[in-house]
Amino acid sequence: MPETATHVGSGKVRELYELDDDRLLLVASDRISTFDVVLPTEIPDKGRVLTGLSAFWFARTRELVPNHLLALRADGRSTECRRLEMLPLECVVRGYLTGSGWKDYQATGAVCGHVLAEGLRDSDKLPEPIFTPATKAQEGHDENIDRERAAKLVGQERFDEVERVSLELYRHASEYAAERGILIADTKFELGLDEEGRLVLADEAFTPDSSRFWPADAYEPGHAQPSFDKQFVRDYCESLGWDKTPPGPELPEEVVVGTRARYVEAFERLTGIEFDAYLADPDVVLG
Ligand code: Q0Z
Repeated sequence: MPETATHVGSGKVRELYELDDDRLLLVASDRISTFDVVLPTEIPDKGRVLTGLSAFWFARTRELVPNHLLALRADGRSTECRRLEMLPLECVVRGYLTGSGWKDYQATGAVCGHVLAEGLRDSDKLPEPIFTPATKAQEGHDENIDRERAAKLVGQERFDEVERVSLELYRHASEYAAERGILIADTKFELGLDEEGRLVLADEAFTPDSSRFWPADAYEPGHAQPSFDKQFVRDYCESLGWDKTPPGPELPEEVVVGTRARYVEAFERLTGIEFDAYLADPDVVLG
């Protein structure tokens, strides 16, 4: 009997389907967002790059924490995953001070209760990575919260485990990526619990959509860093003087081609696998 899949959720650029009581199907589209707006032009294979990268990291971090990945589909953009009870927490780790962390630091000298040294600049590397949880917003932006509030949401013991696992994952991946010329400035995980109450890594892991990827060779603290993947798109949008409210602009061919090349470059640098080999058989990333 052919499988049916019920649509159960939409992200900005991904769709979620229910396969059965225990399994979900996560499908990554080729849509791209910038300044929080999904653009009308797609980047061919972007969803495959992100799916392949996530699967690569799931395979290489399974000794640190189990994950939801059950199977990659032949289309390279669909992941069958274990259905979990998700924690009501965005698990963010920052190795560099930027984005909302930089904003909070400028306003208060602290990020999520981590009091930092004075005089830090935009994009400075932190002396140690910090765990900076946020609430899951249904709409708009997640709100950074301090560790006390986060511990109340999931319980102190679970909070301690989530923080430890998140920091271990970030240390592992950021060190590996830096050796390959990509700085992972920060990253966001979604963690869930299986039927036995074990912590499981879900959603996506260390993709350019869930993390800030910076080219290591251009790193220069003191100002915002170029994005490894989306910089052509941002530069083009800025050149138009677009006010960053929907609808976003169509992208010209050269921006599409250049951006696709950056995604493929990130995939190949990080995995050491040719992207064409992934297209021929997605399971190559599972090692
Ligand atoms: C992930 C999301 C997307 C919309 C729920 N393994 C899991 N078990 C239970 N729930 C989830 C997962 Cl991954 C889950 N999201 C985020 C993804 C579209 C929302 F593709 N929501």
